[in-house]
Amino acid sequence: MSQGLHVISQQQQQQDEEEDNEEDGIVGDSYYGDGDSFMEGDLDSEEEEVLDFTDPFSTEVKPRILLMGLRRSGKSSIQKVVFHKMSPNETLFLESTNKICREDVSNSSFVNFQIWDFPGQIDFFDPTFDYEMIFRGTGALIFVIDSQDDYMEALARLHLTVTSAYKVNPDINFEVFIHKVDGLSDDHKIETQRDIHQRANDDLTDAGLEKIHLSFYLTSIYDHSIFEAFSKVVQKLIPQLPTLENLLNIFISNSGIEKAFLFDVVSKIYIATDSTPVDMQTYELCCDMIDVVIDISCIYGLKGAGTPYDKESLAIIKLNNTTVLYLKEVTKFLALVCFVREESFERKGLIDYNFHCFRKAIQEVFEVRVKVLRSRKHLSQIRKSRITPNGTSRVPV
Ligand SMILES: Nc1nc2c(ncn2[C@@H]2O[C@H](COP(=O)(O)OP(=O)(O)OP(=O)(O)O)[C@@H](O)[C@H]2O)c(=O)[nH]1
Ligand SMILES: [Mg+2]
Repeated sequence: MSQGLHVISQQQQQQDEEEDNEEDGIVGDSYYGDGDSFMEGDLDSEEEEVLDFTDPFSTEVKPRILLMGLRRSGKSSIQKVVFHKMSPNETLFLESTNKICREDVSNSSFVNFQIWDFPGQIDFFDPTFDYEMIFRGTGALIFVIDSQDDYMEALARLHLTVTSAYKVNPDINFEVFIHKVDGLSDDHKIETQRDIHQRANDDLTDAGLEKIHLSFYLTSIYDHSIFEAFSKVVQKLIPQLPTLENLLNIFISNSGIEKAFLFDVVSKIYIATDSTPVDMQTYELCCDMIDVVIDISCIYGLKGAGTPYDKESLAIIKLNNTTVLYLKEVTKFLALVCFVREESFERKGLIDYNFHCFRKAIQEVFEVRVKVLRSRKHLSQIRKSRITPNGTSRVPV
């Protein structure tokens, strides 16, 4: 239902932008997400035309996340559930992947990357498989292990994959999803994680590569664990993360808020939260709230060519434990979801004022990013124009 969110035409973005500029006196000249993402869309589409894997500037713009692992470990299911809203049961009918599938995820101003879903059993020794090129532009490598199956072969493959990738690009974040844990008891989960962790790290130590850091997550597409794990993977690729966390900390401490998340609405990945610990239940409630808002808006709220999520999107739900859930639009793609105690929520004016300041600060962070991307692109063009077709430099060095 909420897939409508994907279809935001540039024309419509432009219209919205114009409307925003007219209507919204408080928030300033340009409206946060719209104007910027429009410009960014331009950057991206041009970037696409000259997609050059050897160009460090293009990899800066769209980091790659690779999904690797043995056959049937659940890679395609993860991608479909997180980014296409496929229901977990439907993944039973997914066909085995037989070639690398690339997909752009550029829903949000900050979350902007490519996902590459690999077939199981790729052969690193196949000369047609240019793994150097692939790993060079990679931000994160997610290795999926089926925890319901015998995982010895998967561990050997993990070792081969990680060591090959590290040789090409030591900056890759290595993320191991111990997947399909819905079939395991709680004790069994912990034991499996401990065993996989131990064996994988022992293999690296034996190879003299103990400096490679692997992060482990217990995941399943049948609950929110897969979204939470993906959130953490994506957060590591967002250079502005410490700034966003800081802004959220300042926002909550001045507004009497218990916990706040900044969500990418389409994927339900949280791109940042304040520094208090995240518990799974809180995260699930936030995801459910986003679903409710988008679904109700899709079914009953759409007028003409409108989108189910816009600058007026807002929801307040009072829970039976004296907590209030508060959702508010930050940009066209991002929402802030907070947990507030009922007594603090009485000072809603203060919360709204602080929210206004928070939103403005997010805009400033984002403007810096757009400027950096522009200047990088400019530099890249200068660099290219200095190189003659036979690869030599036009100017003496
Ligand atoms: N129980 C359970 N089953 C899962 C989970 N994730 C995926 N599956 C199932 O695992 C099977 C294989 O999923 P795929 O996503 O096709 O696996 P893949 O890794 O893409 O496989 P290849 O494309 O052949 O490499 C499907 O039947 C899914 O329904 C999970 O979290 N729990
Ligand atoms: Mg697949």
